[in-house]
Amino acid sequence: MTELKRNEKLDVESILKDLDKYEPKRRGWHWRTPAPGIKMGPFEYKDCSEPLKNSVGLPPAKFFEDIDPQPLPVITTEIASGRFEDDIRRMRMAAWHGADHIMVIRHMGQSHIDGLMEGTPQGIGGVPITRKQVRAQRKALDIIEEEVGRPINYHSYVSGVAGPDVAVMFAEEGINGAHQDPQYNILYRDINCVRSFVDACESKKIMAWAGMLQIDGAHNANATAREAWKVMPELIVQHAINSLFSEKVGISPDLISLSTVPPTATPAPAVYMDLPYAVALRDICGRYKMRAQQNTKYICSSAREATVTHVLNMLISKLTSADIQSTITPDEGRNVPWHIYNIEACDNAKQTLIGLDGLMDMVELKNDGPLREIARDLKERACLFMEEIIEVGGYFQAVQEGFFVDSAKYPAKNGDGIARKIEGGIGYGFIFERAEDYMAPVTAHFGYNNVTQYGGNPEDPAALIGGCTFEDRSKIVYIDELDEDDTVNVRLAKVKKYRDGEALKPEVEWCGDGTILLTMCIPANVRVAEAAALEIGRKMGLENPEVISKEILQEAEGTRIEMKGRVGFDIDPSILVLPPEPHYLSDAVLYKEFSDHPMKVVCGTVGEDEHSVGLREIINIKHGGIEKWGIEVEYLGTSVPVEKLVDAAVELNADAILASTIISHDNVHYKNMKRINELAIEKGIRDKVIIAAGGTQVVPEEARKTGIDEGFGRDSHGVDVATFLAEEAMRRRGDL
Ligand code: B12
Repeated sequence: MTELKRNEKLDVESILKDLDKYEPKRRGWHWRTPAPGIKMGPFEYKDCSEPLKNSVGLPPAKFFEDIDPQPLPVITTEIASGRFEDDIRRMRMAAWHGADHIMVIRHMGQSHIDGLMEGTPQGIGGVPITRKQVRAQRKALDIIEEEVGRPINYHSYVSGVAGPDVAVMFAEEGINGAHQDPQYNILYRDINCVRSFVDACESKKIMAWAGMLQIDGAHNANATAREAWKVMPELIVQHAINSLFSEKVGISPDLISLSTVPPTATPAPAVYMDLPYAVALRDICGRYKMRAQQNTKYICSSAREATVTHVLNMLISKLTSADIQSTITPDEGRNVPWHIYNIEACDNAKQTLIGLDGLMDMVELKNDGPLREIARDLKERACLFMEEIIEVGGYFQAVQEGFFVDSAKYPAKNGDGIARKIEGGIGYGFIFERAEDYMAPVTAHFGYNNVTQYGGNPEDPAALIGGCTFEDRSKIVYIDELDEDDTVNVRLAKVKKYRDGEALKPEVEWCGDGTILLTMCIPANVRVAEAAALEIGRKMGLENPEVISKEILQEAEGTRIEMKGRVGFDIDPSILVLPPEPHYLSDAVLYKEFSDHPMKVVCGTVGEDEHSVGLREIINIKHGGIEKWGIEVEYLGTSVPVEKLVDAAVELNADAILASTIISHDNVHYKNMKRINELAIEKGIRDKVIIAAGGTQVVPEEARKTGIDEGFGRDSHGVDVATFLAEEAMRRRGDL
């Protein structure tokens, strides 16, 4: 498979073919190309990047020449459903919506596995990161990036007791970015601290060689601490430790990225608290990159609430800086991320950052007042924290004494931090000092390496063996599936009919999972509403209906419910009846038709409806309306009684009546259409006159049921109406 066709599905099987021969086409991280002052459609943008070759714009783009401006920060989306083959399709959708940093969350237990995993088993809490899985996804992204026209960064985790092994595999396979932070292993995975730092030296050295971008793990303290805003000084300390340590090992500062999260969320006065923190962090760690992530600590099951938190967080990114904008899915608080919410999150980021384009040309952060005072206070606390670490005997000792993730605001302490023993944890006892004759003929190896004893060059130890796997890919051992039952091929075979297009089923995570989401308002209290919703789900025939979000509208009056469930049936696409594609007559045909058979039309917005914009769009020559092709239009205005419209048609001997009816309360729009038809019959002109009506809520089929000839809904254009009028006239004359 070399090229994707936009209207064809990505063929996962062809991606899997010849994976043993796959070679990554490049190494290293890719930033977006800035395009200051770029003009797109009617606008000029200040801080955008080069646009994509192929993409899906935001919904209102249709009003603005379908432009899809791309913000400057790299946009991350985190994908990992447990089945990498399904994630590949989600990656393509995300790339079309502007994601260029695909972060694959690795599966739950992998940190504790002391070596590389092989094959492609299904994962829990993420995908098992194996060479085959990584190759398949990188290979798919090679093709997807060609399709969208922008390099896509592929990212996963270099952590756990197999960190260096994973780093080597990532370097071999062209992975572009990774999380690497020894503090994460220690605090959240109970990996021995000495082991974790020694491993980190090796991992970071390899990542530096491969040009990978590194993201740290400090944000986890934020997510763990009960009162997340209190750990702000510690967060700065954690960022500083990993960043400087990485730089000392050899990673260039422009590839060291902080993982920063605004620590709190509304109803706290979030920006007042989070903005000084963001400023303090940039004051101390300004020479590194910022990867801004969303606060998820307080996220609930409302996608709306999650989105607003994300938008507020992005305001902070904009007011300070973000090189990478992460997008946590708005369904994070209620289920594993679904396809649609990954895409929604990318769109949220794109919309917000484009909406805030050029903001800093107009506003600036004050140099005095609470912003700088709070920031200074945080920095002082962080420095004192550092000093105390040194006083107690260093980082390992401080960890042992429970300095980290303590829920009090430093220097206060609650004594509830995560304490890890220096002599304890996973991997303890497996650090050995290198012997005098220690030698490893490999590239990017950290520390003492006695290659000179064999006449080798310390700058190029691998030369001793004619290059290691970094220089000579033929030395890489590619291992295919090991477990016969849990393989990608077995999983793909089970859903063959859906992949081949023989059957259709809705999907949120995995091909053919059948999951759908229903939103409803139940006029009852929350407990009754939940039970009622489940009963509704069962009556609708849903399997495993489950309420995933409940929001009280008013205790007694109503509850908003969102419920998921699975449909147990397939849809056969071959029996679906698709309405005919809209077609247009050419300009030449339309000009000829209305010149040979002049047409006079009376029109207006009927009833008490004052909406005029839509109808003007349809008739006005300046907007591509029907006047363009020589149709004579008599426009009666707005709030035109239907009787008046029909009388005017009689008086003017009109060939057609066009009614606009926007308001749809109580189906008044269809009632109006029905009445126009009846009046035309009563007045004896129905056979002569063509009747059409349009409006935002008009469904053509429903409109025709009222007796008129055609209805036009949202997004109709003059050419649709002119084509209809011409063809209807031809039909009536017997010319069609
Ligand atoms: Co108003 N308004 N509005 N409104 N308004 C909306 C239409 C809407 C949908 C907002 C909402 O609540 N969701 C509701 C209607 C709800 C409903 O019944 N479905 C609404 C309401 C309720 C009102 C008010 C009743 C509010 C109030 O005061 N209580 C009043 C109405 C007063 C009255 O009519 N007596 C009201 C007032 C207004 C003002 C502010 C005055 C303006 C109207 C100004 C004007 O037209 N001179 C107004 C607007 C602009 C809108 C708004 C924001 C945009 C409508 C618009 O111009 N769209 C909509 C919300 C929205 O849709 N975004 C609400 C752009 C045009 C190009 O699209 O109208 O859909 P369109 O037309 C297209 C198609 O429908 C079709 O082709 C057009 C081009 O593609 N079409 C066709 C339309 N007519 C025809 C006719 C023919 C013959 C054909 C072939 C095709």
